Amino acid sequence: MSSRILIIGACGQIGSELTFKLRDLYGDENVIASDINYNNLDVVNTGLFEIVDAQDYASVKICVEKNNIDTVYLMAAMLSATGEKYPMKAWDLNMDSLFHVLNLAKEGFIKKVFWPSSIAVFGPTTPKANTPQHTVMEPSTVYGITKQVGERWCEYYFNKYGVDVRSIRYPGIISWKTLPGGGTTDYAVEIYHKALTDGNYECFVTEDTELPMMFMDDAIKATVDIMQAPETNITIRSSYNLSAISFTPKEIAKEIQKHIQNFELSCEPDFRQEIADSWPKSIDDSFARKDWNWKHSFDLSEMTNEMLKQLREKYNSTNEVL
Ligand code: AKB
Repeated sequence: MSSRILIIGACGQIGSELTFKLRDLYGDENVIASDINYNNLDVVNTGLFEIVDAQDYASVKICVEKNNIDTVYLMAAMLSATGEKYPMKAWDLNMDSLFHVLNLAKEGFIKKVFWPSSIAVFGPTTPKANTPQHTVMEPSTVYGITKQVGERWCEYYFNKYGVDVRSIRYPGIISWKTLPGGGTTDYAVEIYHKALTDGNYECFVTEDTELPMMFMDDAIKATVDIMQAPETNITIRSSYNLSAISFTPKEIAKEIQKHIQNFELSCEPDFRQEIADSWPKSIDDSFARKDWNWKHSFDLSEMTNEMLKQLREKYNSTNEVL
């Protein structure tokens, strides 16, 4: 039987590309994209789309029942940087939406849930290099706290109620189709846009700040792979460490300079530096590699080629500027 899928938060950076991929895999008629607004016309105008308020249980339930949904990807969230500006809003959005979906699964309305966690679950006391799956977790951002608590609840709903919920801890995700919004790792996307439009970029973390990152194609592959894996392969029901590449702004700049010789990077750290400093530099994802054969494809150089190629085409065909 084919899946009937609902994506909540489909207009966002990851939600939008996940929507395109799931439509390809399961058929346009089986994938309902939803968000709280019509902000991404590429998503809204190219398939089934509904307005759903992730914080309103009735709104999610009506959409699930009306469309015979069995699988939900909950991609709506307030990220780390915006979360520090609006702590209670971040808490309410990130927790309410998770409980609504977990409870719909517990009550039998849906069978399977994907919920993203993040490297933000780690904090200043976590080992920074090759951070293990099971380790000290004392997140210092509101976003990180919601993700850590969310992981505990996912595991609890699996253990107590048998809810088939699956999760990965995304690193910073780099993509060209939809801009990220409100994250600490957003500089790793902005730098490519500014390289093409301005020839220089002022980064909000220092040039030597190293963080775990991943190209969008790899992130989407991981999301699809974990959801397609046999239930018995999923041995971790909190959230899996997931890793691809780690690099600094200086290293991205060096790669960009291979394509745009005069590109210049300058750094003016702001409040996001402290957040970045609290996160790991690299991640040990051996559980994901063993349990569901996770393997990334893109390194920094391949990702840079692709980002610049795609963004160049995008800027040539539209007049949008970041
Ligand atoms: C953020 O920077 O807040 C996100 C994340 C690492 O989860 N990109």
